Amino acid sequence: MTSTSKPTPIDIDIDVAALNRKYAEERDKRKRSDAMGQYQALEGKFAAFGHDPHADPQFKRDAIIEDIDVLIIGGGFGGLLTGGRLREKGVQSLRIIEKGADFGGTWYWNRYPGAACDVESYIYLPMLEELGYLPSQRYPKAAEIYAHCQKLAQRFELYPAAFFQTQVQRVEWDESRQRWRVGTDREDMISARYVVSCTGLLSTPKLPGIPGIETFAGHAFHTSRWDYAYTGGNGDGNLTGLADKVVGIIGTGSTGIQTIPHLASSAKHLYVFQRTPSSVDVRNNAPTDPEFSKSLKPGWQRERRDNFTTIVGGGYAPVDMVQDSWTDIIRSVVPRLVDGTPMMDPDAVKLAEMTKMELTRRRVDAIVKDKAVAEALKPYFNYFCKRPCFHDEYLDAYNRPNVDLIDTKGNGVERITPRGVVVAGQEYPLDCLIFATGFDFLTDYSREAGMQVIGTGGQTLSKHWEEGPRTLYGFMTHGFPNFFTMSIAQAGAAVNYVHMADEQAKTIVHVITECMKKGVATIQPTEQAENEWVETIVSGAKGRRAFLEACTPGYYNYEGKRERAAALNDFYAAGPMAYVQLLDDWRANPDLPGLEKRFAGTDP
Ligand code: N01
Repeated sequence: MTSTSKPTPIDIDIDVAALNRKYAEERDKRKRSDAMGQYQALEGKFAAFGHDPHADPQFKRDAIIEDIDVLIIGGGFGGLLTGGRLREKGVQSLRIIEKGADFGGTWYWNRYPGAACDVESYIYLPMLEELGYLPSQRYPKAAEIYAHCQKLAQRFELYPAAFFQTQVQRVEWDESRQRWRVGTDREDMISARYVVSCTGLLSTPKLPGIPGIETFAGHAFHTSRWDYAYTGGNGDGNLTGLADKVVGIIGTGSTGIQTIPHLASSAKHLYVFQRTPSSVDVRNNAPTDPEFSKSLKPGWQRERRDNFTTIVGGGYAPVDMVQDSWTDIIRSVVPRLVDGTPMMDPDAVKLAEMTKMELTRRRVDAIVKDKAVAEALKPYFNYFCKRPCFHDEYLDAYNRPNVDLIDTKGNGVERITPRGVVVAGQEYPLDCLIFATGFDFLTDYSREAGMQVIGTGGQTLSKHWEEGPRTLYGFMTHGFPNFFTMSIAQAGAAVNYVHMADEQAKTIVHVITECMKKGVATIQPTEQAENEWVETIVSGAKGRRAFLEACTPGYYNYEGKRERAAALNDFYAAGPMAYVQLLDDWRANPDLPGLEKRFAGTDP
């Protein structure tokens, strides 16, 4: 075990002032007045980009009319954990509605070649101890995670409760019955006492609004709807259908980084159109060591997961159990005094961050042979302005003769024509164009979830959240009784998203089952509790504002143009483990403070 108490001594000469200027220069090149408006939703003439390549388009079923206790919207980890924990508590009257044709959420949709999780499997895949399962490797491939989702659904008998290929369109509070009326695109009419909306993060794909995008006459798709019928192969690559194709890919974020090596080894020729290079650190994946498996004691997963979230959340733990590139970043970027206290000196922190980023750039030089290409692949921004990436084959792909990096120097692709992609006046003819251009992130909740939510007095959630979310602890809203939203907005945000989803699921299930036990018909936060929590979030957000504004544009900072909702969309500033503790303490209080309860039999 490595002690986290010592900063890593690295002897690198950093000119902080010069690098600050370079960071600002690179950021300013990328700032655009249309910011978030530069993207294109998958609707209208782009609707076909959103079609599900894994589902049976002929699927039909009769509409259902039913009365149930709990409706869960979404069958990803959020829905699975909520459903699983409800089942553990004996709740049988349950329905799960999912847009895809199976459970899995992110891992149902994202099956692109190379898709894998960048958080260690032993802490990312939930309920490993309950399922008696240990993943095959440290950083699991998408297929193994998707299979784990199905195992969870089987273990908790969630399949009989599931409606797949179904989209909830409207959720409306019926005051007279004190229940939610839920309508779907298959004309189901469901009446539910409780609704838990687990529609996920980064689940609505977006396209760039590049001029001419609709004119491209070749084959095109978004990475989250990978077209294996065209490319051949599978999640491990071997894309035989591309052997005679010239392929272009736009986007070099976490998705692009993982899929580009497979495109490089399969396509006749690959053009990578880059706007901003990502930081790409070592991956060091490895099969699960049987000795590790033997060493595990009951409760190990929670301990390991908490340890990781503590360290990566900037807190202190005497040992680093995971010891990977994530915890290494924090060790490097948040230097500590020998007793473990973080160094508060901003100059020391800045120097540490710049040193870490310089090491990332040196890694590019060590791997990429062509010096000009290497230079273009070097990231110049604060490490946490964008999601850090980890890959051991990505940079090497640029040493292949069939791969060209087309660096747009921060400008992005200029135009798309019927034949291909234009950058700096030069057209690159393509057979196939792949968009690794990401997903909506904390925009309008109802739009991202694809449904209208109407609470008491006919008010819509969109209207109540017009300026950004208003919640207690991120998942309950005044005026929307018995309605829960699973999200990171106004909640704990952790690198290991599933950790936070699990804590929210536990708490939501606790509230629901306590209400059932005590005969509470409706529950919602008081206006005062909601206002106080919103104030906690907004005042906490002030601390991150300057940092985000100095960042190069990306989805973390609303593409460089702060929106009114930004402060309200922020996370609990005390950190993810403080959020876990807060929820633990709150659940321990039988009064569920801050909630307004109405008992069954009392007038609405
Ligand atoms: O999407 P992104 P993603 N011309 O938004 C580029 C999670 N995830 O799907 O950086 C040219 O990060 C854009 O350029 P720029 C993870 O949380 C996790 O890759 O904006 N390029 C960028 O390169 C991640 O953060 C895992 O300048 C254009 C790319 O498109 C999140 O999902 C794996 C352009 C979009 O990158 C999203 O990742 C995958 C234009 N006009 C995803 N417009 C793991 O766990 C946009 N771009 C490993």
